[in-house]
Amino acid sequence: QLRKNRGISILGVPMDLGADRRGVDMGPSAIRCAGLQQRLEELGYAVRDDGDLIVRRAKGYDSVPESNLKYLYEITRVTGELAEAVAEMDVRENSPLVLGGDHSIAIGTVSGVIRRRSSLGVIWYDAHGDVNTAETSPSGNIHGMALAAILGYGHPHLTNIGGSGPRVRPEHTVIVGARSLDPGEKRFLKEKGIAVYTMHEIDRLGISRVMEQAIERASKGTDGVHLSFDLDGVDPDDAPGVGTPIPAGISLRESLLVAELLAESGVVTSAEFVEVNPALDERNKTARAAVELIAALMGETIL
Ligand code: Z70
Ligand code: MN
Ligand code: MN
Ligand code: MN
Repeated sequence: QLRKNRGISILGVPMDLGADRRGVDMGPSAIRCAGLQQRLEELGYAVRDDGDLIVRRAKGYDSVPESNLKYLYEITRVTGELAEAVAEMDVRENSPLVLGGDHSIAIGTVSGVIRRRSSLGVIWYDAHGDVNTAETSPSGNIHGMALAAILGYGHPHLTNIGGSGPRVRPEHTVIVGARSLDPGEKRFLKEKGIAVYTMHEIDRLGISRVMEQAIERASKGTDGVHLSFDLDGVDPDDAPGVGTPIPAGISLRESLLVAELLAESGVVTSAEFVEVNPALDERNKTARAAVELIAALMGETIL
């Protein structure tokens, strides 16, 4: 659990190779600038900042890529390192808090976390499904393939990062906030029976009931839940600094309730916050939202 008797290890992954826009590599820095460490220390945590992993700028970075798996090799290398670093954090009894970077890094985080657990649930908070493979991807961007890889589908380089075989089972996987799914993703999600709480379900049931069901599904029969939080799940009015703003999203207010309900449930054992793009942001608003969300997830309450 993300409890106060445990420490928190922060690790940044300044990676943008999995995204289609430059700038998410500045995400970890922007979130630190917004005062993350101090905020967590005020909550009583022992915080350890492990710094950033090194991500190499690819040759021909801005040229047209030759395959439908853009920057596959560097992404594989960095996420492999991330898996090792995260596994090491758990050894030290610290809860991993990973700062992205684009969402491809989730493959590494989850692969590291699963080493210490027999089974893991995942809550994937996102406007997108990220369940494409090279065959279905309209873009070749690996951040749109991360959840598929975690579930064991996609290019072997991606499915074998820091381990092998599916890291998480479909029945323990929940997507919250989806409103932009590709045709191949819709097929995949139905075929695998993954719970998807789209904006439609959120509007019909309310975010509170959605989270009750999401928590039940991700935690039942698992010994930990990973929260993979893509800031583009939040409405672009509240979080404009993301690569692909998709309108009609979850408000920051509802998103804070998500974090608070997760804190109350006590099931979350690791988390990552990804896709903050300071180059597209307004006065670091999105990174500041991320810090508010992380504080709520770690137990901060208003009163
Ligand atoms: C689309 C793709 C995507 C952002 C994920 C979009 C993926 N489904 N975009 N997060 N910002 O290219 O696979
Ligand atoms: Mn995503
Ligand atoms: Mn997204
Ligand atoms: Mn189960």
